Amino acid sequence: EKNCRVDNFEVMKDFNKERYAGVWYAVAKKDPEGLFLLDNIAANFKIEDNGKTTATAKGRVRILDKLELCANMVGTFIETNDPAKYRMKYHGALAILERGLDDHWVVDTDYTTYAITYACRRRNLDGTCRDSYSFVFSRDINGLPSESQRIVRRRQEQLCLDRKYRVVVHNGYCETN
Ligand code: FEN
Repeated sequence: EKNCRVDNFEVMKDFNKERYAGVWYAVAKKDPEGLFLLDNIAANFKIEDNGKTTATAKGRVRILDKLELCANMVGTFIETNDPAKYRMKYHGALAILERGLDDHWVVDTDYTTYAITYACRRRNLDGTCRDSYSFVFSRDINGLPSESQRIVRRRQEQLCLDRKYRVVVHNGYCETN
């Protein structure tokens, strides 16, 4: 009797955006349909002086089937009634990159080690998600300790996304490109 309705997914309680700020490395991801960041994904969340959250994200993309580059994406976060549920407007530094408006839900974090985020782009009529993406973030580029991995696994199951994630490689591509 597992419930995969998006409205029933639990997110981080008493989410603290100040503690969440700073650099996070994606260590695993579940991709949405279509174009997305491939690997070498890092995000930097900032709280501006007006209290609004912004973030930049880097990640490798392959454009025109051949050309590889490091995409610089910019996101601005719109708060909702739930502090852990944002709407995120994003665009790329280059015009060829996609832009859009996605959910950005912080499902769980301990602020110092791991975070798991979730976005559902399209829902089925029964309230389950038709097209989602999710990131497992780590403060440490080398990955998560096993205690955090256990917690993240459980969250992935609760999002009905267990076994749908792939490891995000970090080989320095976006440090030099
Ligand atoms: C997030 C962390 C907080 C900041 C932001 C995040 C989301 C980034 C997204 C990036 C999408 C990139 C795409 C790239 C693209 C949550 C990590 C902002 C959602 C879609 C191509 C590939 C090939 C092509 C054109 C464009 O546009 N890639 O020919």
